[in-house]
Amino acid sequence: MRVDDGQSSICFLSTWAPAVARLLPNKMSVSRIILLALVSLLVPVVTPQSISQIIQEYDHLDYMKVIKGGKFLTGINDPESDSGEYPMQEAEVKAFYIDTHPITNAHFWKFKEAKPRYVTTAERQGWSWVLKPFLAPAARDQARNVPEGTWWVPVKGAAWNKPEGLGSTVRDRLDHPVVHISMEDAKAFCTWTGKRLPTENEWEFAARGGLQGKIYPWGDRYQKNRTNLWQGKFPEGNTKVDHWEGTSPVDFYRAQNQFGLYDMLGNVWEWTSTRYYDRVVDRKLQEVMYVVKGGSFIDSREGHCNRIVRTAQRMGLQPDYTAQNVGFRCVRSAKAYWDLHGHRDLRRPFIGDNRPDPRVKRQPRHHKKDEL
Ligand SMILES: [Ca+2]
Repeated sequence: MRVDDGQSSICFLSTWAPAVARLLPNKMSVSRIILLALVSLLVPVVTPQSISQIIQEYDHLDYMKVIKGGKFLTGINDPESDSGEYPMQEAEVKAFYIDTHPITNAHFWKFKEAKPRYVTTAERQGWSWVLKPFLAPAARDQARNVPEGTWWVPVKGAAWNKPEGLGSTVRDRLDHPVVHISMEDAKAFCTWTGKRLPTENEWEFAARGGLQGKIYPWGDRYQKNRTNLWQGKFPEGNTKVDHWEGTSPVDFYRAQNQFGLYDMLGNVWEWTSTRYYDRVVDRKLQEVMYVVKGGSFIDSREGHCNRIVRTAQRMGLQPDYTAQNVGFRCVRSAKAYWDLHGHRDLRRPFIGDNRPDPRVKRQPRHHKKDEL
């Protein structure tokens, strides 16, 4: 979709102004006046949409599914895993609502409009991590001193609205997941919407879609048309079998599981509120890190580059970490939601229903200040 917040008007005037000026001599003839009037009738009225109007068109990506809680097995039976997936453990979660998609650039734009004084971590520190092959032209000079074999570059000006550094924009990808988001930013956004970050168990329970012990949200067999990962040689030589090299629209692939949740695996890592501990280091000596889940567009199915992507996969990140492949989605405790909007019958979970639940969608999107 074309995004235009006034530039087309400027182009239009610069194109027509000289021609109009030539038609305005000191003594304008009647025929010329008539000609001018006819031309003015033929000229279309340019009323460019503002970005505020355009982002409303992505509201359909902002809805939630209710997840009936219960007991389940977390992790995977792979002793070679060093990320804490192994061994499998029994866990239990209570009922909750979860965003069906990762938070999009459009939705985060709304947040920034509503909270103009909020400055994201990347904006405050003035830089964020960007992969070298993706750098915006204006940012490529910053990669000159990066050691050979290092692919992450600390890029000045990179932030949620400039994902590849100065000169880049999200206006052409408003339905992609927002990135360069720290845990603090994610929590601020969730709080603004009356939600919170999921725990790791909530995220994994939702991702499993009611299946027990499966590798992927849809089962054990990998499906390339369900998720945005990296195919081919890393970092250059992406064969884009899944059509995308960087981030993709959050609804580009069909829902990944029977709960109707999109993009749980692939596209971007997602923040959770669960502390991450390395298995072999004394917990008291470890820096504070939180679990992110789901893998991203630079991770792969087999782990030939970066992390193996599967439902149980996890990684620890410092809460102020921001990068081109980290985003989030929010949840809301079911009880808190019912207290606000009335009881939802959990005997009817949304299994097999990929459409928005109209009962949820009808709920007001903007809450009163005293509810937040
Ligand atoms: Ca891809």
